[in-house]
Amino acid sequence: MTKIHEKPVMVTRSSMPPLEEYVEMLRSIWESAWLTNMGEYHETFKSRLEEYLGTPKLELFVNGHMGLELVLQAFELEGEVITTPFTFASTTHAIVRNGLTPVFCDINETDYTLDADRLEALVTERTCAIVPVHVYGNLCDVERIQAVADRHHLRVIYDAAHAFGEEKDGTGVGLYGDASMFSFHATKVFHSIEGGAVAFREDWLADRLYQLKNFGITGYESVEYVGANGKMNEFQAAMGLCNLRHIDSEISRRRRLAMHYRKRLGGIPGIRLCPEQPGVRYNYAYMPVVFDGYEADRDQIFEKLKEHNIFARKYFYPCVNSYACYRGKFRAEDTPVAARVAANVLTLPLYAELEPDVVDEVCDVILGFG
Ligand code: T4K
Repeated sequence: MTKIHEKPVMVTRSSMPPLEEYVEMLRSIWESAWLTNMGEYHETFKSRLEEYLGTPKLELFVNGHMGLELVLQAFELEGEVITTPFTFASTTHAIVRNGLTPVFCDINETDYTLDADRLEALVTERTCAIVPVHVYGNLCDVERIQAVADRHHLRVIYDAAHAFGEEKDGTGVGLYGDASMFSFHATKVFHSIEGGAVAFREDWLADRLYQLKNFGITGYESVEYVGANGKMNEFQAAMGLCNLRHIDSEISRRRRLAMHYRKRLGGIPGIRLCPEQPGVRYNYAYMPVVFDGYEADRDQIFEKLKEHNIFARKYFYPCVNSYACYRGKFRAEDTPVAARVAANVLTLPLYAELEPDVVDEVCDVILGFG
């Protein structure tokens, strides 16, 4: 018999640095009265992140979405962008808000990233870029995506919102493609309250991204681009700097809990977990589980967990190509794997502070159907 929690267990809980560490950092903000517009913490945070992520070129943003929108703008793209419908709203919205047309590629059955086998068939003379997503921190097939991009002279901009600090064979994920966006939202493995960064390959992007996040201003008396306000402020940068000190322990605590889930749920008929990709150093951002031929369906399990005051989430349901705001523009039937995974996936609670006992309770509820 599993217990009902007094306090709700949510899908995640922001990691908080020791309060004194943050308060200590606030002192110099008070003394300098410099709150935003690329202050001292902003600059320190930027260089610490370049080091940690192994990406020598990086720009900070007020949130990940703004980073993605502005890096797409920086490339001055026109036409179609191939992307995945199995993601958060941000990915597609960033494309559409740049006046570009998303073309949805289906995902693969194992890690739910863009299916590289189907990619090339979607390239037309109007295609200008590919925006794949390292969804849940599962890495896309970066080599095959790059090969298609090279053959057709396309830009590759990764939505790496979930892939903070991950590496493949010792290489930081931010080094793949032309650029990668990381999210530092409060719900992420690593956060700066809100925040994000774009890592990029070509030097000229450093100035352009800096200008675009500051209204397109290029000098005291010149504005050359229609930019936005995408600047990260000093309070965010200070939180990021505090959290960066604790990131390795955050990830290892998450890893232990993810392994616990895997031990309990792995090998159960009808329950699918993503296999770990060889050579990848994960950050254990999410714990997605797909119910495929299990005794109960996803929605029944979602409701049952709710009765126990446990709130898993249906990330990412529905697929973007069935959103009301895109009605009539796309056909969800064109991406059947994404539609099926979205209908059957549940992301279970996972965060550093989570008690292993709660992991057991979540598993007991799920396995109670079996
Ligand atoms: N691309 C992808 C693939 C993304 O997943 C995202 C963001 C982006 C791009 C855009 O990056 P950002 O612009 O956000 O940097 C959340 C987040 O708001 C969003 O950042 C994230 N993806 C998405 C997957 O999830 P909600 O609406 O589901 O969050 P919410 O408010 O329901 O919070 C979930 C749980 O987190 C709560 O039940 C409790 C916990 N929580 C939440 C907040 C806000 C905390 O513990 N502390 C908090 O401050 O969107």
